Amino acid sequence: LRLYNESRGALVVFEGLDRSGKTSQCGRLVSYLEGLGHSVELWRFPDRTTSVGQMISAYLTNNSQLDDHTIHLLFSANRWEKRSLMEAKLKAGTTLIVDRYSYSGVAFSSAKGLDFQWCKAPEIGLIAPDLVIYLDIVPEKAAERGGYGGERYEQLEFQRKVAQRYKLLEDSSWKIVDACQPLEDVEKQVKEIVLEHVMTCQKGKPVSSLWS
Ligand code: 2DT
Repeated sequence: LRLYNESRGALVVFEGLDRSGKTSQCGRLVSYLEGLGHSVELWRFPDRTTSVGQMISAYLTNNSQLDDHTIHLLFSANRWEKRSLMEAKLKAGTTLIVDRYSYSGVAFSSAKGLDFQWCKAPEIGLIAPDLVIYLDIVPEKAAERGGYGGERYEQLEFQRKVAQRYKLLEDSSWKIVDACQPLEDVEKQVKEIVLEHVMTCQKGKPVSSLWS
């Protein structure tokens, strides 16, 4: 006999431009939830630890060249290879805080000129986030924050295009947080929003799929 009504974890995704503060906010949030006694894990995509992830990493650091469609599908495959583990964790009651997900996949690839619907297609059937926190920052502000690193997509003009694509992806699971505010203010808002969603999932909100 299986029990279906046990509380599950929440899938919380952070999205936003490079240098919008996703990684810092994810880290702080995980510590906060742990402190409250929640079972929680920090994930990120791309997950560079898998063999697919290593191909992606080589591409991002300009150590390999790949056709735009090919790298898009690798990013997607990198999520698919973690899908069953993700589902198991959520069902076991662990909340996952995820730094980037399918929205990055579509925003970045379509910003290069790939067809928007084509970019969404391989993501269909992945687990839908219960909450997407979009850290909203204008590309110029993000660029000022200590500048971009040396990775492939870290250029102002390209980030502007990515921001436009992100806007097309907003849905009812999104909460937009002004990421130009001081870190502590962003953190406070993020905590409040996330706690509320964690509770909703514990009350039995069903897991759903992208993009249906
Ligand atoms: P990080 O700097 O966060 O490691 O991201 N990207 C990411 C894509 O183009 N497609 C995807 O599906 C994902 C998850 C965004 C590395 C870069 O990879 C981009 C920035």
